[in-house]
Amino acid sequence: MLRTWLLGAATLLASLAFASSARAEDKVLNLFAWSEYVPQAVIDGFTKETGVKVNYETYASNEEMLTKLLSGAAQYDLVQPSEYTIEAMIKKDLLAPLEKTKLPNLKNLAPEFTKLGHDPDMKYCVTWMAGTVGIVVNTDKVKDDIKGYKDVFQPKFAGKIVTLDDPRELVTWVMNTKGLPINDVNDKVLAEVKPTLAEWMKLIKIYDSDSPKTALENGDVILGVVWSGEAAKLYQKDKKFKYILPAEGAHMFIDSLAIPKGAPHKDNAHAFINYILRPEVSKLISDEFPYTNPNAEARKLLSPEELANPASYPPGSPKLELFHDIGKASADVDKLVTDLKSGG
Ligand code: N2P
Repeated sequence: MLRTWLLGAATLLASLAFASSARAEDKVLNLFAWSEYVPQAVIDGFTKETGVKVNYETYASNEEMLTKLLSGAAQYDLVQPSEYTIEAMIKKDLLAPLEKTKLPNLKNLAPEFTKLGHDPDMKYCVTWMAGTVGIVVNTDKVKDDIKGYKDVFQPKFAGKIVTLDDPRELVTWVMNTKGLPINDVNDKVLAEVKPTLAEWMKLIKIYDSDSPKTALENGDVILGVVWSGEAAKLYQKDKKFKYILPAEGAHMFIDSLAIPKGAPHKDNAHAFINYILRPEVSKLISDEFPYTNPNAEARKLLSPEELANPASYPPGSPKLELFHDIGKASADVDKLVTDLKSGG
């Protein structure tokens, strides 16, 4: 009797072992994330520890990421959208719920990054980094007191400006300048934005969302409207690069890691999220890409210089707005900027 029971138990265990090995994921993680945002050292450290090979494919805008994801051309395990795109993806049921038991390091996040409007219970995403969009001035070359967009987009600076290559950003800057609420985008507003944006776009020399710092650094341009982390790197290299939050209104972005619904390697995705939440790993991200670090334990490891960088950690309490999903108007924003780029 005992023997039969033992044999039965052994068979059961063997079949369970087989089932679980059949379920075990391949040692692969397909990461689709912003360019200039995930250090190679972090990827290598994760691979070394877990044996999971990371395929890091990059994008330069939320819209580009979403289009590619929806095309089904590739199956991603992790994406890195900003808050307004998380909102859209939750609405469209594109994200898999997180398994919190696999993310013990969530405890390291600062409380203000755990209850965010776009995902109040952290059901779908974990903050990677936050930041702002603002103006960089090469103060060796520009002697004017630049305070806002209207000081940057002046005819005398034609051909001396780099900006992000991001339609939602460009349209927002004009809306800020006109005192329009930045999340109420519709045909009427876009018609109002168009003439000013057309004038501004004539002045821009380079559109670059990947590495706008490069044109400023090599002296190709002397003014920029860029991501704060890019500005922070310029400031680290040379204090002549000053970062200014535009007087007309500035906004903050909060970028997160999230797992698309059909992701083939969800366990690996959770393991990666938990890995980057380690203080020492999160510090590596800040060291290379100095945005605003949401990890309270990692912040304790940052140097006084890193924490004093005004682009990474804006002094005072500036009023910053977040983007929200604007639904169908997003396509109209893209079209407006594409038309203006081609001279329309
Ligand atoms: C990193 C881009 C910053 C992300 N290169 C903007 N949401």
